[in-house]
Amino acid sequence: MDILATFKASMTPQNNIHPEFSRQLGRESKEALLGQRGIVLWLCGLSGSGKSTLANALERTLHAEGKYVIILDGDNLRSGLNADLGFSDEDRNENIRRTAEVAKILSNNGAIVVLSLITPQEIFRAKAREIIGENYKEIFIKADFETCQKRDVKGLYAKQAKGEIKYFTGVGSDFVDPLNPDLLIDTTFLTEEESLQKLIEFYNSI
Ligand code: ADX
Repeated sequence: MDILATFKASMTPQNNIHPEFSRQLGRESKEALLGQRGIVLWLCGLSGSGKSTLANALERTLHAEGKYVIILDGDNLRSGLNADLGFSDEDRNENIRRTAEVAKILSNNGAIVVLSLITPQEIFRAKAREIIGENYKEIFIKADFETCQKRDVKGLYAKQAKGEIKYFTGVGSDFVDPLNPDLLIDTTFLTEEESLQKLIEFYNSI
């Protein structure tokens, strides 16, 4: 058997795994140290809808108030942890699953985790909710396709139009609006300041 086959054979899920969670310091100790509740604010929406802009602004605002925030951004994760994944449904599913598992660990250690991930379908969002549990708060950053196309901050919509991107969300790959998000912010109509205000009000209400 070659090295890769041996490694795969040893990786049968749950094989000889003994999680340490119960012996580690509990969530309450971390939350007491930080003076905050661990939570996951999962921002989903089309590329260009304003997820990262709002995540960054929220982080700065809460940080200035003495809160400990960690951003998990789709593009950042895809340059490291998830660099082996593309944009097929299967790869998006794995991208979202891994990210949800990381968010769960961080929030269980008291962090306010702000996610910025397209998370294009209900099945992916349900998976994230299932992994994270009651700390999962779904925030739909809504902007219609034409608005995102006009903004085209990263130049990806132009590339897509030239046929250079396969499975682009909203064209070659579906984006289905969340059915029942905890918060909806429509950036087609709201300014960045107004959107941030809504986000902060929501954070303060939970
Ligand atoms: S997700 O669908 O798996 O949740 P994710 O948020 O991680 O997507 O990555 C989206 C980012 O990847 C976009 O912000 C964009 O910069 C980049 N990107 C590159 N190719 C694509 C594509 N085909 N569809 C959408 N985004 C893409």
